[in-house]
Amino acid sequence: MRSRALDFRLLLARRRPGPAGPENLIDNGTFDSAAGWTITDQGGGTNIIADGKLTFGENGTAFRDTNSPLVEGLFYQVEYTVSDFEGSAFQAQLGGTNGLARSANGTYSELIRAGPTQTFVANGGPVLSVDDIVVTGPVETPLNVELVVNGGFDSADGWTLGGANPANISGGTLNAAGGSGTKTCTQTSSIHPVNAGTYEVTFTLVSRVAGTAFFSFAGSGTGRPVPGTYTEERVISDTFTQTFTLAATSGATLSMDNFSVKRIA
Ligand SMILES: [Ca+2]
Ligand SMILES: [Ca+2]
Repeated sequence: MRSRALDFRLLLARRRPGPAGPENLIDNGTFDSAAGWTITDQGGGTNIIADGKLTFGENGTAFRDTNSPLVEGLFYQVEYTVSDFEGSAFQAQLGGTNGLARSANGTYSELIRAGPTQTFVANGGPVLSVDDIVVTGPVETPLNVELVVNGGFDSADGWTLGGANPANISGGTLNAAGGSGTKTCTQTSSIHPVNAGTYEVTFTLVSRVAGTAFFSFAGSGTGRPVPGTYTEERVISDTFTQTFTLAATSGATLSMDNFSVKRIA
């Protein structure tokens, strides 16, 4: 039996924010034993926790409650490793929201927006194994921090240009030079722009001969045909993106600059 002093210290340790790394919300995600997991199957009894992993010999689930309450609507980082894969798929579910289906061995990481339940469900079968389930979060974006890297287009660093006739980055701006096809300039965020916060997106249309400029972040922004600096607020919902895109319409000849995304609330 633990002492009350130890219980109190454990309580403090759980509540104390700090640099000690994010807490795994899933106890025994390493399957050292079957403790805490409830397993379902089709009656064959071949879904088992053994040899330090969860193995699905048939379709079924293993589930447990998280050890701290999930906040509905916020995003959590979900990681796990699939091994022994022979067929079908594995899919994590957190708080009632399904993650992506995985049909190969590998270590996976994804963001899942928690729904109203407090349960993690390992949904898989047959035949594959799962191990090292780690759920951390909620993933927060800091306030008033610039999320776009090199949004001033001092160089092409960090940007991927797309389209049949892509734009170019030169002279400190992003330049569309005509030709068919939407011109995209995309960056994958190193800071996950997630949670239920509000984001402010700004860019400048420096000059324009034809076409319109727009951004894509949590959906497409308004097309802008007149030079100026434009700001829109976006709220991330169920569908979210970890990319920032500045773009021009097919046939556009224009220049853009100063692309910025910040969480403001
Ligand atoms: Ca293990
Ligand atoms: Ca610039």
